[in-house]
Amino acid sequence: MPGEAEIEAGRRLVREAGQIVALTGAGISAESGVPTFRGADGLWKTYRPEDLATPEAFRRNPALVWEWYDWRRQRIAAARPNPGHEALARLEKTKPRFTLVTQNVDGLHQLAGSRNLHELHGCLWTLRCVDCGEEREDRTVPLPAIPPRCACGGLLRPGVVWFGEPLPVETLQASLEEARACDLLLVVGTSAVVYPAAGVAHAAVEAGHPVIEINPDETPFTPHATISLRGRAGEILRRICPP
Ligand code: BV8
Ligand code: ZN
Repeated sequence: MPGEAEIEAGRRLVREAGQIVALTGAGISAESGVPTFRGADGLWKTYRPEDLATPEAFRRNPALVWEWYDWRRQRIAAARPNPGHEALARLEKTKPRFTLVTQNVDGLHQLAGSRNLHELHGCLWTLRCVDCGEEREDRTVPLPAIPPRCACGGLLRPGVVWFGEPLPVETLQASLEEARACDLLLVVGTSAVVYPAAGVAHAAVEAGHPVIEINPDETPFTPHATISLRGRAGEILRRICPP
């Protein structure tokens, strides 16, 4: 756990910043009971990314991929935002400009009240038709055993970005622009290994802005952070953000 001096340094950067961007990953939802991807209880432990989070996997075995997403949807439906999500939602209300850029697909930031939000990797509550591209929100839990179909007959897939798929261009562009224009960037709960998402944090560094990393572990981004606070998002955000 970081000492009071480190926490005070982080608190001062948050207090003095007018425009803040927060880049979050699966770690911010860990305290809500949602498994991360690469941690000890990681999702990838049970499955391997190339087996499931790719368009090839879905083409090869839609039922297996849906089974994995349905399992995650059930876990996330039972989850509630934690103090980390709530601290960022409060920050949005108190700062002249606050932008949340998340890699997460669980929708917990919206549930906590965050509004100015970019979902770089989509949302698992959205279903998209592989044929006509029509999207709809669907919160059915559990999903029917056979993969759901669109009115046009096409298979519906999770409305997320899989490995090898491009991120939504406008969303990524807007996120990079915000990172280049902010006074402070917070990087919370990400292993910083997935690109181009991790590039949002590097964009702030290259623009010369201070960056605070919040993570119990070191990451490849740690050497680039102005301050790296070793700890859990809920605990640390509560201490460096205004109550
Ligand atoms: C693309 C959505 C091109 C689906 C996901 C080599 C070098 C660079 C890039 C690549 C490369 N080889 C391949 C690539 C590209 C690839 C990539 O980056 N691969 C990585 C693995 C090397 N990227 C892509 O494929 C991207 N697309 O490049 O397209 C293109 C362009 C044009 C045309 C065609 C193609 C698409 C990437 C998106 C993939 N989709 N998810 C789903 O969720 O099911 S990625 C997946 O990883 C999640 O979205 C997740 O958000 C993301 C990152 O993981 P994290 O969020 O960081 O989670 P992780 O478990 O890793 O870490 C959790 C962290 O939290 C840990 O550090 C832990 O210590 C910490 N933590 C734990 N508890 C807490 C905590 N922190 C705080 N508090 C706690 N309590
Ligand atoms: Zn369709």
